[in-house]
Amino acid sequence: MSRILITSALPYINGIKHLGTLAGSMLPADVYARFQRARGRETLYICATDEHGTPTELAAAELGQDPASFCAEQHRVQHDLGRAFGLSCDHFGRSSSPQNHRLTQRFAQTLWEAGFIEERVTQQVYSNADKRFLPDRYVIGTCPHCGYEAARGDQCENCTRVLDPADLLKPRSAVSGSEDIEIRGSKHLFLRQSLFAGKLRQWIEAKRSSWPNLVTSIALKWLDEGLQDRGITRDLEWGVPVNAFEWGPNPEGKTPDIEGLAGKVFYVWFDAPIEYIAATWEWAEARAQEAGRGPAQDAEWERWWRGEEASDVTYVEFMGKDNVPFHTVGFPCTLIGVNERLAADGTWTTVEARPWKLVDQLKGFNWLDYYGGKFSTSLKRGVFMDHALELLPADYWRWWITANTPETSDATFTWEQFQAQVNADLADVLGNFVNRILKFTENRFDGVVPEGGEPGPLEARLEDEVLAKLRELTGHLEDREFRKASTALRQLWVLGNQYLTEAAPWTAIKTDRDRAAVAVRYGLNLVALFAKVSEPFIPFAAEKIALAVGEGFPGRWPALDGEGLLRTLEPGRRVQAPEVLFRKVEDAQVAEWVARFGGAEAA
Ligand code: B3M
Ligand code: ZN
Repeated sequence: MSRILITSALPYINGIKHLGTLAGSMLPADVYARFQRARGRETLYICATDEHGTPTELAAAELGQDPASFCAEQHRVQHDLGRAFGLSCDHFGRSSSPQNHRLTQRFAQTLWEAGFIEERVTQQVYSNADKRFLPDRYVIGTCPHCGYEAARGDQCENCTRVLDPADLLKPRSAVSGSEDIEIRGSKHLFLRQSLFAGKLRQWIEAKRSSWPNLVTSIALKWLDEGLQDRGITRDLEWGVPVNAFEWGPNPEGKTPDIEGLAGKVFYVWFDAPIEYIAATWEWAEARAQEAGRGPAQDAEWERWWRGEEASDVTYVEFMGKDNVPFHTVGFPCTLIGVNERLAADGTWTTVEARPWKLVDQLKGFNWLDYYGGKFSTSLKRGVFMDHALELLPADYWRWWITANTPETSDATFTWEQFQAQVNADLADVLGNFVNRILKFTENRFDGVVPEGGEPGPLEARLEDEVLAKLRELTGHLEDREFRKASTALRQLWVLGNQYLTEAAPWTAIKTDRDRAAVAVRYGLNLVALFAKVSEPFIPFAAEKIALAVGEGFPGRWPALDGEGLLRTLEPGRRVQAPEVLFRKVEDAQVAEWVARFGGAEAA
């Protein structure tokens, strides 16, 4: 059986994530990981905070903190919130880890020595007062198009036009406000992506039938527009330092300009995907430490990522559509490049005996909006992970988001729809079913799984229908079709309610105790089944449901051959109704939340 390696796009460190981020990477990755574990597959789900780049330096400066302490603190916050949401990643790493520093530097060196990186001089804004180069958004000035006085060097927020810092009138430093700035040449490294166009196109074309259309169309659009070489270094302080002084000559015999590259760091989008691998190393390291040994052997994490040892690994990535180009072009260039060498005469040779693995399945998502407008971190618009958990338990959010995953198009969150759906699905259907059957068992069968009676046609039909739905649900989860999977799961719950209504043990018990016993036994077995198959979606409630019928948690995914499907609970086992599983969301609460977070009028 193949192993499954899962990564979800790494959340930026600068601030708590909103539900849109959760919907477009971490939550579906978690549902998938839980499902695969329940199926008995060896699964590794890796996530981390993405900590480098200009936004981090800006956010830290705004709080008067240095980037390192800012990141350490924010990592903790995001880690804890992830746990509280039930995100079950095996390791939640940090792109600023020593492992990522080492791996990023090593990959860059390999790429340079293989001929895939070249040096160029680029013109950039230098601030004499700050004694540093300023990335585009650190330069502010007057927009030449609309006259807005605080336009940023990359874009005018007022008229939304894309700008170059050189376009700004009265340019000044966003760091110090100083107007003493000038344009200077600066050495930078470029990854020669244009060389990879052919290989990438072949690779993507081969994925067309198995990857979502959303993903391959974005990737092919980039290739059609012509692949540009990409600057992979920046004049920043916080990041992975460029270690050119360690590098040998490239295939043309050229050594890097050590002085020109001194003090630079790698571009955040160069080191962030490498962190998927480095975080796996962090995970191995953490396990080694826990076991009282260490440092971890390379083989412990490399078995997920390279060479023969990784040939049974299926690597699955989850991300929002804006991240797709970096994962279908940028990161694959890095990984292909470290496996190859480009001779001075232009020929490619595979030099890596244990090549690094490329993604096998890439699941991209559209946007989850808030009342048809964007969730916005900077404008604090929408619901964020911390606030969400203040209002309701994680399962409410997990269920609604998964059931509304923006797969084929953008989806939109509104409080009204949220209320209607969680009340209907969770409280009226699932919660009500579990509660009804368990209360009845307590009242009429002393809280034990009853024996006696023979299953009849009603049970035979139930078994057929449940098995068909279970297969459907399983197929959708294997295919990472989360909306369809949620629909199938809801229909499974509905089958439970329908069965109880038809079998009506509360009526049967008056005349035929055996008949009632059969119905109760099947009902309780449905409860046990629901706990297992609901776990990937609503793990907290699923655990309570499992415990209510004396099952272990998390359970094994049911077999698809139908063998003993609704006969897992032995007669005589004690069961107990759980506390209320899902309280209904009241109109008054919705009114309060609309007032607090904004509703339709905010769009
Ligand atoms: N930090 C997240 C984003 O664009 C970005 C993903 C990195 S994945 C290597 O929302
Ligand atoms: Zn403007």
